[in-house]
Amino acid sequence: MTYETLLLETRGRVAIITLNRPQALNALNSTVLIEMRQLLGELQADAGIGAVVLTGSEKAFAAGADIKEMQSLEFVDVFLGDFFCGWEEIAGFRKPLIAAVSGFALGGGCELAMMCDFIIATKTAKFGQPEITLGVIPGMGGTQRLTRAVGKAKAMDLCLTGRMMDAQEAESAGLVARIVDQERLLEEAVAAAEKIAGFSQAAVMMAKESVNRAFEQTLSEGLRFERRLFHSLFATEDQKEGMAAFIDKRKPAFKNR
Ligand code: CO8
Repeated sequence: MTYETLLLETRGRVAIITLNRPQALNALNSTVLIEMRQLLGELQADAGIGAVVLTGSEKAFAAGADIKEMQSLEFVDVFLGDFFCGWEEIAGFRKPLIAAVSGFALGGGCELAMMCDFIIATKTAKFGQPEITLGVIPGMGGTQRLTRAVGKAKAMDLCLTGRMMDAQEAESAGLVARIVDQERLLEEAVAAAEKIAGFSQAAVMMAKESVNRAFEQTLSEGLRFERRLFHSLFATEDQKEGMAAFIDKRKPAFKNR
């Protein structure tokens, strides 16, 4: 299957999706959304894929939602169609999804990166929610996910002034997990994805689901949820194998059972 706005490469159990609208700095239009949903659906169902890396170009991960596509929309268009709600499906992708960010990650681009499980960025990466400069506000989760990621003060600063923060500031604030050199970006992201894809898939997916709960629930609810998932892993062969391998001082052979 070929896509108009995305490139797909697989390396072993890792899929690499590259946003490919260079003429618009990878601005996210409706075709990108349709194709991302379809592709992630296929990768979700593909037992041969254990983790996914999402990246863009050196200049831009994504410079936001497509302003040219949105410009002429009226309130009833966006309200009745619940404009942007489809992007939430990306956050619902159940396998690990790593954002490898170089250059601009602005507006919807920053929001898309935040829907991923963690962000690996180059020193040139720039994050921001500049919607205020266009007379709107973030519409794909920016006011919510950014606030949870970096706290109220910095989220307010970014959303109200529209300024960008560089990779260093984003890492110190907790938005970015690792900063790497430009030429190592994809290598580092794929290496992390390969490592994750080598673990028991049930444990990996439960860890993801449980960390994501921390964003949405009270501490006591989240702790209970985590404990229940933890209990359920004792029903897997991978738990027996993982613990036996540790005691035997050998590498575990996970079977995703
Ligand atoms: N949408 C459409 N086209 C874009 C976008 C975009 N977000 N960003 C860049 N482009 C296009 C430019 O128009 C230009 O096209 P052309 O060559 O045809 O003129 C091409 O990409 C290259 O861009 P520039 O020439 O501007 O490149 P520069 O290096 O000079 O500048 C910037 C790079 C600083 C990233 C600049 O392009 C920029 O500021 N882009 C817009 C960033 C932005 O404001 N993003 C937020 C968009 S809004 C959003 O994401 C969510 C809205 C939520 C609304 C909720 C409604 C329900």
